[in-house]
Amino acid sequence: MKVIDLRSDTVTLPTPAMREAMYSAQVGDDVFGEDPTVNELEALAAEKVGKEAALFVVSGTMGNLVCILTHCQRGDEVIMGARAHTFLYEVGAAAAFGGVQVRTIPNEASGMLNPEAVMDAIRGDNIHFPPTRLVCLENTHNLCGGCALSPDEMDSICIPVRERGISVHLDGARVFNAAVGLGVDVKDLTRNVDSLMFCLSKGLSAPVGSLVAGSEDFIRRARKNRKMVGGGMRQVGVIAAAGIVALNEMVDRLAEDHANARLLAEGLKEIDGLDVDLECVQTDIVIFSVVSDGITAVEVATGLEEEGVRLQAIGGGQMRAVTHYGIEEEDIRIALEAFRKVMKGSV
Ligand code: TLP
Repeated sequence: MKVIDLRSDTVTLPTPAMREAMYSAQVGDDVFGEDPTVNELEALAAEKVGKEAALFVVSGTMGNLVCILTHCQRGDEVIMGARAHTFLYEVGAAAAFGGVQVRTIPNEASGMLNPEAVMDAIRGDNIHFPPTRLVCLENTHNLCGGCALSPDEMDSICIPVRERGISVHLDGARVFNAAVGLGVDVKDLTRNVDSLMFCLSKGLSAPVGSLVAGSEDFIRRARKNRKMVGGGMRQVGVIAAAGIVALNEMVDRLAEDHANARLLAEGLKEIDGLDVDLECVQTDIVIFSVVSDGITAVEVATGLEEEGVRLQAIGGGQMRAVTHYGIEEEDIRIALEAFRKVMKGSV
């Protein structure tokens, strides 16, 4: 039985073209800057997101950390949404390694932060206050169901924040999903951020890696911080090669994942005991609620597992499904059938 794994787009396997590219990659010692494949990936990434330079890092978590370390000194304050991945799911790395204080403000359902609330949270010049150094945004927003912030929404925060002399970092783990979902060039989403991180290892299906992008000077300093956290890699062109394929071949097809997510969400909406806000389903993530007294989200996940469908209960009676390369329209129909079976008799 084929297992339909909707736990995350991180479960994607490398494509045949990636395996080919990895096999034949030219490599060198990247700590010396001598891996031609890594250099090619970094140049390609910088060009795609409209920044001067980019840096290959092990993971999204490392990329966000390296950026925060590069923007901030110990004792600085960083503003981000209360539902931000960096705040909730990155092991408190900014505090642990950077001595940075995170201040949260509420996310709207779309993942958006109210621009006025952001500006209000910026500290004034007072002997009691830590200096605000950075604002972090997330697009698409994972815990807000993969919602995409538009270029105007991004700018409405980035422009006034930067006018106050504060930098902006984008956790763009899935920024290509945002661009494809909105039908805009990714550069329109990144034009007013100082730095961003995006992942190759999620919907773009590469086995490992993320990129950090920003100005030449920012990336030179980020490179040193990457080394400090143990992220200096050697003949890593074998992995970067898959990343080049990801950026060249796997971006446009994200639209298929979005269509499958939509299909799944519409199907779930029809099932008694489940509730989905269809407006929030804009890319590859579907967050929905189990609203039955007869069965919990954890029990739904267990029941589905027995039917060969894997997805996660994420707390508060909610579940998350993520579509990705390797999941076809037919798999969505099979998954919906499994849902109907599990939910039957429990409402
Ligand atoms: N998200 C993972 C899990 O950690 C929850 C997932 O399955 O969605 N930013 C965002 C917005 C992310 O969604 C993730 C990973 C990261 C950063 C961290 O990336 P990695 O896992 O490469 O460290």
